[in-house]
Amino acid sequence: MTCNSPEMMTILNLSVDEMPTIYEPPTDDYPARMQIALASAVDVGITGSVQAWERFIHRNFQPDYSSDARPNFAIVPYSLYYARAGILHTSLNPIPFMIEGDMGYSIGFSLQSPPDQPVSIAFVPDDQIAITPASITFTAADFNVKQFIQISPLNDTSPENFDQGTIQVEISSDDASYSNLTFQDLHYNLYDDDVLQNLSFSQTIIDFGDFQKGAADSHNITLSNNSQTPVSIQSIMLSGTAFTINHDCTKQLLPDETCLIDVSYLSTEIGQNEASIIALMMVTIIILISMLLIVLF
Ligand SMILES: [Ca+2]
Ligand SMILES: [Ca+2]
Repeated sequence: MTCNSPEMMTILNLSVDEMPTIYEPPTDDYPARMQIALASAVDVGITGSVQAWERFIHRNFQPDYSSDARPNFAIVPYSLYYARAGILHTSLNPIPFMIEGDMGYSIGFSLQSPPDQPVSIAFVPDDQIAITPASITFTAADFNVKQFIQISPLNDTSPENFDQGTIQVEISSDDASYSNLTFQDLHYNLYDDDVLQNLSFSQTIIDFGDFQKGAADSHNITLSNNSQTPVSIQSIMLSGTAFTINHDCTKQLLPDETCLIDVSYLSTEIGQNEASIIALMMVTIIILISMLLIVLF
């Protein structure tokens, strides 16, 4: 049995194209609810929503929207009926920074209103990145559904400087409104993965000095990223057990960014204690600081 066929609708005691009521007639409650759902689906850009709306609104048997009849409201998609030509997009400027060799960044685009003719948006990269696809095209049938482009840094093996690049965006269409639109350049920030990664502590030795048994003390040191590229710190480790550390360093440090390590000590035994703090990068191990403390009495 075909959906909405005379055979099916006869069984349901409805006319072809008639939408059923959920509660007692004469309410047209089903179309009233369905209309809101479909209008919302179009405006948020669900795939196939324009087709669903068109089928709904062009049924030959429509609810009576007049006077005191039910439903006494009609909600339609703003984008289909009222919106002007425009480009909608996910977060653009600034594009989060990228690192050569990484995945890159994606941006979604859609149109604000249905065009009369197809609308193409082309992206022109510079020589540091690739963009796929290089262009996207929208029609009246899918203007509202986001299409994504992926911006990927090209990966070479030579050390390069930090790069701030530009992507040009070109709109072309035979639609009068969309052909007049322009779109801002996209800007990106790119770090290289071939430059040396280099961290350093603010000091190489902490000498806690002479101590009395039972006394406590603490020192703050900073860990800095001195390289021209972000460095991911896997962990901060302590080699001795007499000291404790607290820190917020297990993260990606941008160039010139620092994080803080708090080193504390509680003396319980007479004698000398030594320890080292080790910063572990993703691939390299660096050991940079040692600590000394003497408990006298
Ligand atoms: Ca590389
Ligand atoms: Ca490179």
